[in-house]
Amino acid sequence: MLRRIEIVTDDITRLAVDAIVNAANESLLGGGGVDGAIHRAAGPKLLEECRALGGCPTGEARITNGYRLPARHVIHTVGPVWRGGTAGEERLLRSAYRQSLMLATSHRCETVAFPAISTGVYGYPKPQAAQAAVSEILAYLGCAELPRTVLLCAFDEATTVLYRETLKNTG
Ligand code: AR6
Repeated sequence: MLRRIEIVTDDITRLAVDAIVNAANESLLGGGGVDGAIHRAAGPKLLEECRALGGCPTGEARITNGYRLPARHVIHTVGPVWRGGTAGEERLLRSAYRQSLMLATSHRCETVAFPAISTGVYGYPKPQAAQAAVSEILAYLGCAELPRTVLLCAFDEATTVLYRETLKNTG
């Protein structure tokens, strides 16, 4: 079967794809981590467009231009803050992936790259987050033609290995 999920170890701001996903917060006005890196690389026009969106609830997603990024679009999504696992975190994380993919489809994106949403400042345990991400993406790709390829962008080697193992053991 054609492999539609690929793993890359990179800084997501360097990827020349149709859309990169940003792990944002509900304000959509920037922050640290991957959010800060994306805003720095895209330039001030990204913040201007985000300001006009008026925020984004947890589990939802919004799309903007990529401005100075090599990526054409940025899909901003808000993952859950980890509160121990019994506050609907998995449902919200899956929703963040699914809604991002739906935007990618409606904007005809062939390739979209995801960072490990919620696994930094928001404290979601990486193995559980990888499991939810892979299973939600596979379910979505099972009934959508676009995006053709989803890149899981790992920022470090440990996350790359984790994604590899998770992909091997899922589906
Ligand atoms: N490219 C790819 N992955 C990255 C990069 C990068 N340039 N930088 C960090 N990561 P985080 P969250 C990985 O904290 O947990 C922000 O302040 C990082 O190793 O960026 O969803 C927002 O404004 C980690 O695995 O996002 C929110 O307030 C993953 O990206 C809050 O943080 C996510 O870490 C969101 O927290």
